[in-house]
Amino acid sequence: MLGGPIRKCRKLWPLLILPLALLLIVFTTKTYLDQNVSPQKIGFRSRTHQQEEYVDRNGIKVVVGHYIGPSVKKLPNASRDMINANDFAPVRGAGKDGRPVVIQPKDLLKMQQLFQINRFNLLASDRIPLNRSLPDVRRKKCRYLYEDYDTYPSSSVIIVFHNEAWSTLFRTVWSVINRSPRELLKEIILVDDASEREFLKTPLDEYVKSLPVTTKVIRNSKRVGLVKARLQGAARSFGEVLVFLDAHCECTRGWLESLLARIKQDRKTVVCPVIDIINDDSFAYVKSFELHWGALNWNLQFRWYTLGGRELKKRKMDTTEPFFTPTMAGGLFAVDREYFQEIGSYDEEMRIWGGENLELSFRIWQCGGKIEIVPCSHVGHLFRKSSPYTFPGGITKTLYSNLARVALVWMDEWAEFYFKFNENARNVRADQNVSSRLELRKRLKCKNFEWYLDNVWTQHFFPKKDRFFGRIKNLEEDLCLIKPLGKLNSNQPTGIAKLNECLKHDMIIEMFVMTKEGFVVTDDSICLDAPEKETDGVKTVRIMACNWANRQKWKYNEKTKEFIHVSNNLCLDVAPSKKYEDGLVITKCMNTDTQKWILEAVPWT
Ligand code: UD2
Ligand code: MN
Repeated sequence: MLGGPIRKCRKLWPLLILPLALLLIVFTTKTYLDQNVSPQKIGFRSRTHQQEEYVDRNGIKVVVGHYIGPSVKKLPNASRDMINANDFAPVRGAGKDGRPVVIQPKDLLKMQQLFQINRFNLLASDRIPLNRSLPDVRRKKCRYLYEDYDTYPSSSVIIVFHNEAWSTLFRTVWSVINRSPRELLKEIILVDDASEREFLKTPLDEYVKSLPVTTKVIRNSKRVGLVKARLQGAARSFGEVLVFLDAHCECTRGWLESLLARIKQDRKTVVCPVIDIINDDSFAYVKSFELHWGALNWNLQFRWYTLGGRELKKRKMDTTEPFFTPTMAGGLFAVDREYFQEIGSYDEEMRIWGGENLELSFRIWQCGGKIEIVPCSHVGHLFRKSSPYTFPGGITKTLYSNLARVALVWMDEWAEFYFKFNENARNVRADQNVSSRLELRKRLKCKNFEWYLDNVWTQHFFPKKDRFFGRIKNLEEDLCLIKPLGKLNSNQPTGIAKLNECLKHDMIIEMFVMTKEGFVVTDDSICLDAPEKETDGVKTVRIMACNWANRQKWKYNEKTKEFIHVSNNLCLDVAPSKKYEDGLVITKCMNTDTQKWILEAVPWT
C-alpha cells in the first residue's frame, strides 16, 4: 500500500528538481550581473523600481517598500486551486510574541510555491493564529501617557485590499480589535478592490458577521486602485478620525490611543505610527528604527533617512514626543476625518499604486498642516520585495503618471529637475491634466516647494540656487566622481569613492550637490565621507549615508582647485596606485595635479 505513492514521488523528482535548478540559475546570474556591471555602464541601468533593503550604520535594518516589478520567474507555479484555497491552519504558539516561524525541510517546496502567490511566506502566515501575541516594543514611559484615552476622538479603521491572503488580512483585523480600546474604535471598514480569490467573497462576508466590532465590507467589481478604494472607505465612515492600514499589518499595544491623542491636541496634524517590520519569510516581528525620518529621493521614491544635527538633538530630548517628518510612507496613518476632506483628500486621478503618499505629504505641509510620527505607536507592516498583483494599464505608465502628477502640482521648478533626469516620467507628462489639483493648491493658499525644502525637509539634497549641482571632475585624470552602485536588495549604495569616465549625457550617478555647509551629497542622501581624525594612516574617502557630522564637511578652493576635507585639513586626491578600485584618498595638500578638481555645474531645470 505504502509503496505506491512513494514510487510515484520518485518519478516526480526530476520534475521538481528542474524548476528549482532553473530558479537557482536565474538568481545567481542576476546577482552576478548586478555585481559585474562595468563602471561605464552603471549609469544606464534603470534602478527605479528597485527595493532598497540595507543595514544602516546603527545596525538597523532598513527596508523601503516600493514596487520593484515581477520577481524571479514564477517557478514552481502555484496552481489555480492553490491560489483560490484558504489554507489557514493555525498551529498553537506559532509566531507567538512575534517570533519567527520555522518551516521544516519537507515543506520547503510547498513553501516556495505558495510564496509566489502573495510574495510572502503564505505557509508560515497560515500557521500563525489570528490573535498571536506581540512584544510591547514601546518605551516604558509610553505605557502611562495615554490613560485619559476616553476623552479622545473616535476612529474608523479603513483597510483596502486586493487579493490579500486570509491570514494576513484577518490578523490585521484582529490586531486592531484586540489592541484598541473599544470606546475608541467605532468600526472597521474593509474595502475590497476587485479581488478574485474565492475565499474573499462569500466566506469573508460570513466571517465578518461574527466579529465583535462593527465591520463593513465595501466591494468593487472593477479594479479602482488604492486611492479610490480608500476614498470609498472614507466616504462611508462615521469615526471622527480615519485610520488607514495596509491589509498585512499587526498593531501593538497602545498603537491607537497615542495616535488619537495627538490629533485631539491638533486636528491639523496627520500622524503615523512607527512602522515595524514583519519579515516576509519568517513573519518575525522586528522592531524598527526611531531616529529616522521619511523623505524622498530624486526619483520621487519614499525613503527613510538618518537624522543629524539639530533634528537629532531635538528628538533625543524626549523620545516619547511625536516628531515631525517631511513625508509619510503612505499606508499607515491617522487623520481627522473632516480635515482630510478640507485639504483635498486624495488626487483621484492616481491609479492603482504609488505616488499618493508623497502627494499627500507635500500637500499637508505646503497647505498648513503637519505630519508627525508618534514613537509610542508601533504597527508592524509586512514588507515585500516585489508586488504580487497586476497593474492594469501597465506598471511604468501607471506609476510614472502618478509621480508626474505629484511633481506637476507640488514641486514647482523641482518638477523640471525630476523630468530632466527621469525619462519615464517625461514620457507621460503631457498626458496629465492637473488643473483641478492646481486650483485646490490655489484655493488653500498653499506655500511653494522651496518653502518646503527650506523649512520642513531641512536636510534635503535637492539642487538649489544657493548650492552647486553637477559633476566633480579630476583635472589630471579627466575622470568624474560617481555614486557607488548598491547590490540589489542588500545594500544601500555605499563604498569607496571612485572616479569614472565622465559621461556625455547628464546622468544621476555623476551628479552631486555641494551645500553651503560643505556637504557633498548625491541622490538618496549619500555623502562624501572621510574619518574625522586621521587614524593609523587610513585615509580612504568613502561615499556613505549622510550623517551631517564634521567628517562629511568639505571646502572647495576656487583658486587652487583643491578640495579640502575640513576637519583634517587634507586634500582630496587619487589613490597613489591610481587604480580604479583604490578610489580616492585624502592626503597632505601639495597642489599636485591629481589634487586639482573642477566643479562642473549642470543646469537642472
Ligand atoms: C507603500 C504603502 C502603501 C502605499 C504605497 C504607495 C506602507 C507600509 N505601504 O507600499 O500603503 O502608500 O506605498 O502607493 O506605507 N491595494 C489595493 N488596490 C490596488 C493596489 C493595492 O487595494 O490596486 C491595496 C493592497 O492590497 C494593500 C494596500 O493597497 O493593502 C497597499 O499596497 P501594497 O501593500 O502593495 O503597498 P506597499 O506596502 O508596497
Ligand atoms: Mn503594504
